[in-house]
Amino acid sequence: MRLTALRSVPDLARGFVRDLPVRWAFEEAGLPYAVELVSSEQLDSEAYRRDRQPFGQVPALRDGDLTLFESGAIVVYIGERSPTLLPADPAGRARAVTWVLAALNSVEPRTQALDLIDVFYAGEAWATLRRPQAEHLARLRLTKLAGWLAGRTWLEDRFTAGDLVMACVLRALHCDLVRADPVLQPYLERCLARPAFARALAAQLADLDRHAAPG
Ligand SMILES: N[C@@H](CCC(=O)N[C@@H](CS)C(=O)NCC(=O)O)C(=O)O
Repeated sequence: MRLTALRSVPDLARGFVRDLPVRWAFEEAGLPYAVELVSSEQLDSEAYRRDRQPFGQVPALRDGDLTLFESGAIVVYIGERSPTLLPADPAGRARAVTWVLAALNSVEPRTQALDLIDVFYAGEAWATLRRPQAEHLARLRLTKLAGWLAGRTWLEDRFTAGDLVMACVLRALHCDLVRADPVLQPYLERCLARPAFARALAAQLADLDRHAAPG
């Protein structure tokens, strides 16, 4: 299987590009994968949108004749080949997929809204006005997630693809809402302590370093 990843990104995106959850899933599954590095010009092309990713983004996955996009969908696809990521029993599998969707649909929209304000629009008048409400909404969602995780090691009774995607969402938040939380921060540390995460992160950074402009 071959995934697309970006050839170069701004410094703040290093280690956070969306091919990371896919690489992590491959590492957890113990499956080999190839990477096709693409430039921002390629991403922007009609051909890439037609053949790989309709929105002109990474990652996209090729497996034979099949092309997939959306990091969550790709993680689930890889998970179908790995009991480490998706339990064999149908109920356990459905719960794990539910957490993948919860991470991307229920948690990330709120953390991402806050990140947009803090990272991309910091200091702009509208962002300053919007921030308290955005923080409130993110905090509400994260507090409920922490409530679910209290007393648990993982989102379900064992690590799954749901934890992998949730960890990627939590890790991306710039402000300290996760770092300051006595449940979420240790949970995130547990997820990121997995050797497969370290290998995935190193692989993304190595690919970016290989193509970094000298200087
Ligand atoms: N929902 C998509 C989001 C993918 C995404 O945001 N990719 C970014 C890199 S992290 C990208 O390709 N950005 C380039 C662009 O949007 O033009 C997924 O999870 O796969």
